[in-house]
Amino acid sequence: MIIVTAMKWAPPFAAGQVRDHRARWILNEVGWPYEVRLVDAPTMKSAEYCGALQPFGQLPVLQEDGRPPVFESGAIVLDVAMRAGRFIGAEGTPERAAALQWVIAGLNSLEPVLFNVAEVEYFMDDEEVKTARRPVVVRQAKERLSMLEHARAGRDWFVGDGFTVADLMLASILKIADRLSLLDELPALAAWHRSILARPAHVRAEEDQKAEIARHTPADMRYSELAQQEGA
Ligand SMILES: N[C@@H](CCC(=O)N[C@@H](CS)C(=O)NCC(=O)O)C(=O)O
Repeated sequence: MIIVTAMKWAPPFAAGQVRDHRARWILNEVGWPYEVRLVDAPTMKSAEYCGALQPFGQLPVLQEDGRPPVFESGAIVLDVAMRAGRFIGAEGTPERAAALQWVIAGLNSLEPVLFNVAEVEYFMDDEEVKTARRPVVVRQAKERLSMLEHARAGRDWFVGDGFTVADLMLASILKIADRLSLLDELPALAAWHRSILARPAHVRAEEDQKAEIARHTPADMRYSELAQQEGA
């Protein structure tokens, strides 16, 4: 049995975006059944969790009978696609190299730039600092997105002539951009994004995550216990 780790609850801006949706999405694409293990904040930061599952106390983690657990959403997506032999090109081919390239580019060159905007909008309190930083990070994010759109060059798929993990990862990462209205000036990229997210495997992944979050409350995450432990 495959188990994907997910949060019991997440704030509204993150519902549907928590990175376990990537693991659920690729598993749905390849048709492998899985169960979800919901965790709270103290569990994620426990020595047991960090030692056995995710050294940074984060999620997702993919656990499977007879195999060591895999963490990092990108690694999980690649691992599942490679083992299933689907959506990632054949080993040793230019398609495989291109698929790997776009997954890494998404995680390494796109997500951090978009996260800078998310940090301003969702995590900073000081209005003066936010006002100074916002135009800088928004400009950088829009530039990077525009370059991505240029590289897509009107194609339906980033690699070859069908859906791959490149489309999955880039569309997943672009959810942050969409939520932050950074795609408004890039209607063709926004349309591509919508078309990838409309895949049933993604729709189910997102709906399942949102439903679990809706069934829980912030109290279920036990943040205060974690704060006490950290303060102790
Ligand atoms: N690079 C990691 C990032 C993992 C990550 O930041 N996960 C978030 C949820 S989307 C998390 O666990 N946050 C809780 C925390 O960092 O304490 C990945 O892609 O798996």
